[in-house]
Amino acid sequence: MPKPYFLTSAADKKGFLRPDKPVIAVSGRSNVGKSSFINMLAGQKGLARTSAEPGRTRLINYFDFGDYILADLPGYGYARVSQAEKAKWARLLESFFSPPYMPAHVFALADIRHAPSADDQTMIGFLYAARVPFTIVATKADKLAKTRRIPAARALAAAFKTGEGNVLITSAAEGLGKESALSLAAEVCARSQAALFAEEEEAE
Ligand SMILES: Nc1nc2c(ncn2[C@@H]2O[C@H](COP(=O)(O)OP(=O)(O)O)[C@@H](O)[C@H]2O)c(=O)[nH]1
Ligand SMILES: [Mg+2]
Repeated sequence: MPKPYFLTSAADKKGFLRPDKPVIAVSGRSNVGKSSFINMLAGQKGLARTSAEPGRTRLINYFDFGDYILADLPGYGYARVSQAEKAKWARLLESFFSPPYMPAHVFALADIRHAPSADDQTMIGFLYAARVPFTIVATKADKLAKTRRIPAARALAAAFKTGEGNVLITSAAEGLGKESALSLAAEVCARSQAALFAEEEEAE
């Protein structure tokens, strides 16, 4: 993998990218560990900034990972946010999860220690409605004893009505889950390639 780098930010639909490679989005509430997860995948500490002040990033940040683009979505669930801002966030996501911007896959982050919030459920609801394939990335596994990690991941799977195999246990602090996440991303790329070939064949 070439060294990942920051591409650009988008504040609204006008700024959304339509790259000629798959987009994989990273979603989750503020402070869940999105930036840390992206930094872990990139093997670079400072690529996506980790914030002491959560909820302040209202932008979609795009990173070039070589075979795919990673899109860091604005964090949600920040307590001091107005209804108007929430509505704006929902509109942003609705356009982002519609053609032609639809990402090929989403890493939907959730803290392994907590039951999903209403905002988490709204997010996953978006993904089901838009039929975007996703993987639940359970973050901060280092905060749980090893024996408690699998049961916690299982509980997350049940809460999100998805399969246990669709939850990836990760810890940016320990580098846990990095290889699995990277190979999943590679699979997403291979699948997009195959779909593209099939479309071209059909067009002939
Ligand atoms: N112990 C632990 N802390 C983490 C982990 N990932 C993120 N954090 C911490 O959680 C806070 C929020 O992380 P950040 O990546 O900025 O979350 P974001 O708001 O979703 O981008 C920071 O203080 C991170 O150091 C992890 O795997 N383990
Ligand atoms: Mg962040």
